[in-house]
Amino acid sequence: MPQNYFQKEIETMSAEEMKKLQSEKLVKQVKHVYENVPYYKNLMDEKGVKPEDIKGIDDLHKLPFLTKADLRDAYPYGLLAKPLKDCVRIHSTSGTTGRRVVAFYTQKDIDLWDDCCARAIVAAGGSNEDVCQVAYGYGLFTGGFGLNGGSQKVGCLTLPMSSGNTERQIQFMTDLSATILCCTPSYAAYIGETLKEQGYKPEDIPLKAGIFGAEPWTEEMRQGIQNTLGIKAYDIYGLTETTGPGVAFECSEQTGMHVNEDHFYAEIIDPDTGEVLPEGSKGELVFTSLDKEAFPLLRYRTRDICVLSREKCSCGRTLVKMAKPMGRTDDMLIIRGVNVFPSQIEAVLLKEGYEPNYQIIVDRVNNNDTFEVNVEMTADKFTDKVSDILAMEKSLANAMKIMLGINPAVHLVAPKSIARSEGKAVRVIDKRKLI
Ligand code: DLL
Repeated sequence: MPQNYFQKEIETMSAEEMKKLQSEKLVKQVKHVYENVPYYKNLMDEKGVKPEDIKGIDDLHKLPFLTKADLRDAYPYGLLAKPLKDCVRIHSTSGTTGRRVVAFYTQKDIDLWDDCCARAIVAAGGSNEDVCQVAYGYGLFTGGFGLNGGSQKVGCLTLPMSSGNTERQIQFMTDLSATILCCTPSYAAYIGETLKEQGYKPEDIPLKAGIFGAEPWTEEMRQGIQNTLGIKAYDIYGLTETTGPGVAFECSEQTGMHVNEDHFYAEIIDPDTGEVLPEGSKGELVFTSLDKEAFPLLRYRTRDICVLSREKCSCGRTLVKMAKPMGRTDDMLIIRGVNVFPSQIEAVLLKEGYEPNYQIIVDRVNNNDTFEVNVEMTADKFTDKVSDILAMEKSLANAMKIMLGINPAVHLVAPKSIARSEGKAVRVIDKRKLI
């Protein structure tokens, strides 16, 4: 199959050249961070590492890790490496507690991010002949703006639909003959089901490819989406902390995602010891931003469990490949594409005067995530008046919506009715089969 590349020289670069490029960038980046981010300078000083000790990628292991906890401690500006006057945008995602993660971008950061997403679109067969429907959310979430930027770089006619309003999605898709769809895999499956219900057959749907990510999805789900929409469905990975979508993307082989490793250096570590593991080992994925100016995280622990491979790929790209993430080392859930930590629910309950006795129940019905939270009434709030209970449930659901960005169905249950565990409390019942 003939291949197209958005930046062929980089995407097919030899391993030696790539290492040289990464090493040069790392040396500069460490200096930039050390000089401009006192928080990280302190971490380096504590570890006894100076910028001069980092002469190339082989020295990366000497640097300290960063975690979500550091982002929380340094919130909001503590990891910013450029003056605010040089920053043009932020994006944001959930943090483990009330504090959100806020990532900053200079115009150059956005240009490079657009390139990463453009590489993904071209790898999925996109060109300036295509009509690209972006149905990821626009706003603080990185999905919409990221793929929008990539689509425009490629020269596609870009439909900035954002997520939701499925009737309108279908109207634009069919009237304007969209050929590429970008959204979460669960939303793609939902759009597919809706089209089917409306009597569309795969051959009536103009789409040829989809670029789906932001949440785990299985090979079975891929097959289902491909069959219903009559397309090739490609995976895309990323996280707000490093930039957003486009950290890694799938090619025609559909066997894992090429990491844009000229911008993001990937390591796999043992999550318990922090030791760097050899290629092919399963462990926690760690990224170092080699180019980011405003928010350049070094050795950021993603908590995603993954495997890296340098096996030759038939698409001709030499960029290292990451497998689909196989789970997480923390308790983060992804519900309707939104990151949710049980600790956030707990924080809301405490703030609203409840005890932290709760259970989160997640399921997937008709390709849509359901999200319920059972919360124990406290003795002082206890009432048998239905209207009062409904009002309390509504108010709690609102408080959770403010914290998380998505709406759970809250059910107040009798005090002491949620099973107490002898060991770790079972806070989450996830009935979805995602891995
Ligand atoms: O989900 C960025 C994104 C937008 C990626 C659109 C792809 C498409 P966050 O909201 O910060 O950023 O969530 C990042 O989502 O650490 C993974 O656990 C998970 N994740 C992202 N992509 C995938 C994927 C965006 N393709 C977190 N497969 C990451 C499985 C994914 N999990």
